[in-house]
Amino acid sequence: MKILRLLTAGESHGRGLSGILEGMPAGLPLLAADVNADLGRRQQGYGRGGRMKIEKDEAEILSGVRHARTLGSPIGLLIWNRDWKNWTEAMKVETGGDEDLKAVSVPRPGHADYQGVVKYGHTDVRNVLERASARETAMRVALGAVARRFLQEFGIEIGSRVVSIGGVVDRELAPEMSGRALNARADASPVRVLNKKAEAAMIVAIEKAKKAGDTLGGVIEVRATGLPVGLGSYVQWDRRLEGDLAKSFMSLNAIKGVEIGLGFAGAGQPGSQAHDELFWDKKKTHAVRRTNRSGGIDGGMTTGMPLVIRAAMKPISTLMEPLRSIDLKTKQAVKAHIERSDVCAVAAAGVIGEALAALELADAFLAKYGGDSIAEIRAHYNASRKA
Ligand code: EPS
Repeated sequence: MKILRLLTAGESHGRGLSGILEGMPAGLPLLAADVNADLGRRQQGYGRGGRMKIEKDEAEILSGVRHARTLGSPIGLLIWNRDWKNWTEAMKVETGGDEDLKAVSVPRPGHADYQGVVKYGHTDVRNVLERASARETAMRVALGAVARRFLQEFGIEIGSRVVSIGGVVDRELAPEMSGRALNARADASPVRVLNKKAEAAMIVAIEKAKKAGDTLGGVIEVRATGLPVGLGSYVQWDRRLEGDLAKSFMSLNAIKGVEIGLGFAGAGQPGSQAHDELFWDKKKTHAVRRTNRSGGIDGGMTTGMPLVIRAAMKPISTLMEPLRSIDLKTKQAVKAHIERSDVCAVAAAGVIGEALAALELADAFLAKYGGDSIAEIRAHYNASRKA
């Protein structure tokens, strides 16, 4: 991100999550309801654990908005953790709480636990896992919802769907539809998948994993439609939009791979099958493509075709039938710590991916059409489209 700045704070079982998004222009209509719709979507998905039954994530807008319009000043959001009331002793900010009440000394393979305690010199793994938790993504979704609201002003819609869970793949190509229409279909599925047969097989796989005390990962696909040509740039490595998107997606908990368009499959194709040929539109005013193998980005810039980005999520690292680990206190070989968790959170990862894409695309949009108010940006945008 170059124009926008974003910070989040908060422990999973602390008082709440806070976030700041700076760089949003003035004059954008914004209500807490815009944010809360996405927060609710993030909480869904077959295979989520007990925490989502406790929480009903809702954001309070603390700053940057007046009479339902942004001011151009930093937008501050707050999400209270409902679960905090069960953790007031263990997570007490002041002295006097029982420090060992929820202490953890056995790191989970695949989690930040071990590296975190070594790096920060902690003895209690909880000091790491509280912040490394995917609970943080609630705030990124909230801030991403503001970016989504901005992009909507310019007809850009972002949607997502699940492509696979636990090796069960929905082989259907996502039909050409707006990001909003895609979400209407995906949100109707408990695993956010389009194909009904795949949906049933995924639910069976999640149930099987749950019974076995295991967890499942999968692949999500995020699509953005209505993009203009030329967001991002080719002139310097750090202006290439693929780089910003990949970094953002790779920063999401449990994501181990990202691809755009044909991605890894494209590596096995000859050049003749890997690119999108150019044709004139009817009036010969601009180029059109009949395929979208590039996934909407070539040479660091949007092509004007839908952005298609996929991310691979590894299975959640908290297993109810735990893997082998070590006790940092006793130095014994033991089974890993069990912390309440989800069996599968791939459906939620799609919603979070939408937020990450929205933030990066809003940033690239502001870099190209910049301005301090929506009116100013709209004038730049309209003039550029006309040209
Ligand atoms: C999450 C909240 C967490 C976990 C999950 C995601 O809540 P709790 O730890 O109280 O159950 O459900 O986090 C993890 C899987 C993890 O490894 O940290 C959320 O709000 O999305």
